[in-house]
Amino acid sequence: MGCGGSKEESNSFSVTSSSSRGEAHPEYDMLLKILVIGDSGVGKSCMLLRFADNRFTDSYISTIGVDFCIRTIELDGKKIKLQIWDTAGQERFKTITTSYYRGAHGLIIVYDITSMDSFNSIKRWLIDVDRFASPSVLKLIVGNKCDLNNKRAVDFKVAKKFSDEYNIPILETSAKDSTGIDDAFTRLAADIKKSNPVNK
Ligand SMILES: Nc1nc2c(ncn2[C@@H]2O[C@H](COP(=O)(O)OP(=O)(O)O)[C@@H](O)[C@H]2O)c(=O)[nH]1
Ligand SMILES: [Mg+2]
Repeated sequence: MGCGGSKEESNSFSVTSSSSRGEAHPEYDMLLKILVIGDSGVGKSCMLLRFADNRFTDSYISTIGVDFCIRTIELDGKKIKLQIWDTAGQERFKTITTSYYRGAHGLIIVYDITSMDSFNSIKRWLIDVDRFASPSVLKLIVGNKCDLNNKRAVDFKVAKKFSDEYNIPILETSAKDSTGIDDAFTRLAADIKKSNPVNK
């Protein structure tokens, strides 16, 4: 668990299995790279912090500039190490390109349920995904800040209809009160595991 690391460490890899490297006591059975994208302010960094460290902060954490967080989960008796990448604030300057997307197995596209603009941006993010990510990348749409239901601007039914049109699963989360956070990462990891023929 935990966040940190440098971009040099791991820029491209396919699904790595430690048993295939012949280790006697492998630290994990599968290593997955997951990216979290979406407009600035939707709560991406807070989602990572909640998932990897079970913490929440009221401030923007883009300034910390964390590259990725790590958490190992267990699925069907297999240890799945998730390396979850944050944009480190680069989404503000629209400077996210190929190198960030390289080697990703899964993508979480986040909007803020209190911001229609952030929801409308998903279309743009999906265009980037088509341009830069591997065609086999698995996707999940997440409506974060569902604790702010009294300020809701995006009806879940509308969001669900959109996600159905794109054939991408969707769920709502709150990094603040933890709702759906584990579900989101676990679900994406399970989808990736299922789609990988070696791990069926
Ligand atoms: N109420 C509420 N606020 C949140 C939630 N997630 C993030 N925030 C707040 O939204 C702001 C932006 O969060 P941050 O993670 O920095 O967004 P990022 O720019 O997408 O990485 C911060 O003030 C967070 O405290 C949430 O689930 N509920
Ligand atoms: Mg951030």
